Amino acid sequence: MNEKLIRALKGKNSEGPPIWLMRQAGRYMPEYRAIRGKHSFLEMCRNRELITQITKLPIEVFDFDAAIIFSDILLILETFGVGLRFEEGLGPILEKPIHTPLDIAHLQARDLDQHIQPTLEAISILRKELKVPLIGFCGAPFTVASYLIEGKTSRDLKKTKQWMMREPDSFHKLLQILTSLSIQYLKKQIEAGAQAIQIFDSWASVLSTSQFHTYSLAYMQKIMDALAPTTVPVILFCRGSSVFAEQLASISPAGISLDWNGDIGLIRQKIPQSVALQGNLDPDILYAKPSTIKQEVQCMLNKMRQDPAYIFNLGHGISPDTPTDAVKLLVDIVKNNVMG
Ligand code: 1CP
Repeated sequence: MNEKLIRALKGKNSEGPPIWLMRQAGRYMPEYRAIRGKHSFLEMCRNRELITQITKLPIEVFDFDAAIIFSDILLILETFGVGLRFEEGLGPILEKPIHTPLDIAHLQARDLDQHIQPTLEAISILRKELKVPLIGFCGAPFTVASYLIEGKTSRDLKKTKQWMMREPDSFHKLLQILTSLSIQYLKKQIEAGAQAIQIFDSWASVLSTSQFHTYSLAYMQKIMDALAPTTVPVILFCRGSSVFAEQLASISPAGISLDWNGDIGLIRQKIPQSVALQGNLDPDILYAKPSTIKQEVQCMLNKMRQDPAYIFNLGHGISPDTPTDAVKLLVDIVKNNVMG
């Protein structure tokens, strides 16, 4: 068993950093595209065999040190009957986003167990088959709320922030509903066999420091508190995490996943050693020529390879048009040049 990820999350890894990539099971892999050619994304997320197969793909091809269950942070919105679909080139679309605080009264999660059953079954199967730790996940309530309100990808989250500023009480109610649902979902993922959890707050970067505290961090803390009895380590990712790193560390997660804006070495000086640091490499570096990739990755390793609580990852998800040769090179440098 390869337990490097779990050891790093406990601050006890002395073997060189574990590596996995956010969105590692995705469109940059020809094997993924071949399966996607035959099924819609939602069909894939609802099929136990396909979830299992796709989760294992990047481990088999690239030898990553952790797997993340193939799913999406928006799937739990299906329990509200909002008509979720994913469109080529457009991303997620909700047929019935919520428009007014009154809509919150009608938001009732129905049939969670039925919706998540294929995911949970795949987790149990993968736990028996994988030789690396399996990461479960959910979206942070703030980010999931933003899709529920915007109904699609938005650059500025205008409607979400207008609601947040005009009607903070009902916005808190919405965040609480999503928090309770996420807790139920994550507990079930852990029961099924997830060995670590990552919470994705991709849109936290639109928030000020105090807004982040009130509308994002407070709810991630509730999730962490609810999961504490399970002792499963929780990693917090946000876009904006270089700025919010100390706030994130204040709620003592097992790890923080950093965007690429700050310098991980300098951030480490402010974050206690009991909190693992993950990420920080600009995903666009994988478009560079091999010598540049080597230089950038070595630079990161020079800062962090002695750190027993460091996990190699990108600052955000891998882009769909990333060359697979660049990913192979990346893994090779991280795994084989540890003492370089
Ligand atoms: O068309 C396709 O083939 C679907 C592409 C795709 C994939 C492969 C989507 C649609 N989601 C996923 C998988 C996914 N999404 C995983 C699986 C595990 C992994 O390999 O990491 C995870 C963890 C996510 C998380 C996710 N989905 C986030 C948070 C992380 C991040 O990248 O910021 C967000 C914001 C989403 C929403 C979503 N789902 C899919 C797309 C294209 C998007 C983002 C669109 C946007 O920018 O708003």
